[in-house]
Amino acid sequence: MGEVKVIGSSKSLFCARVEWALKLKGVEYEYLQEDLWNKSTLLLKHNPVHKKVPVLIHDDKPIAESLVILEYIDETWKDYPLLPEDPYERAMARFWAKFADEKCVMGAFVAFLKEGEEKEKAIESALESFTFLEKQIQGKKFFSGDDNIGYLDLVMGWIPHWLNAIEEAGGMKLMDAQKFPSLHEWTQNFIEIPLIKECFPPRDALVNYFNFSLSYNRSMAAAKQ
Ligand SMILES: N[C@@H](CCC(=O)N[C@@H](CS)C(=O)NCC(=O)O)C(=O)O
Repeated sequence: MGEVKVIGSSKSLFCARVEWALKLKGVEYEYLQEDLWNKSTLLLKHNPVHKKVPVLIHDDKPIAESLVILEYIDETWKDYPLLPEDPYERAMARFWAKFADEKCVMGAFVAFLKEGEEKEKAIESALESFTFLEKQIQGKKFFSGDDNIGYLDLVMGWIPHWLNAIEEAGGMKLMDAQKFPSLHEWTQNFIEIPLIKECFPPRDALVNYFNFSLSYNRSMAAAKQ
């Protein structure tokens, strides 16, 4: 199995998906908690390009970017396959993962940070993106099928817990059970899984973290003007 370490932050939605994948596969790992306001030399050494968490270190070899890490984990430890076997299905899973990160995670963050008319526009655009996810999950228990969670479920795993905290801190509502009934049902199925819940940071701490991030971003933006 080798030595496995994760440089991460317990508040990061990108880090949770890596921990879920390792836990599902029964891989033991050491978690190195990163202070993102005072980055360690270890993080800067292992992810000099983006300087972000998560970083997986397997036998001293670093891998950055959560989607890349998930694929590495899936190819390295064969128990509990995460991606589908069929090449077309694999391509589709990668397509929707990229879409969800670029349009839904980023869309929610843009809406979170903006104010006034710009916020309204950003919310509208994020809702449009969530509509595509609603269509993807319709008629299925999980994104990866009816039986088990897989790669796409882990990628979407921020929606039940993190999105809710982002919404509260950002004073907005994106995940509406009426608008997105299938996605809402999926969130209920997903959070029932004990291994998933284990990695959820306390909700209050998450809301405080996003409140702080919002004030920080606004003060930085004001200082630039
Ligand atoms: N695309 C990256 C995003 C990772 C990311 O944004 N990580 C955040 C924590 S949630 C981070 O390290 N932020 C520090 C910074 O931006 O300086 C991934 O999927 O791993």
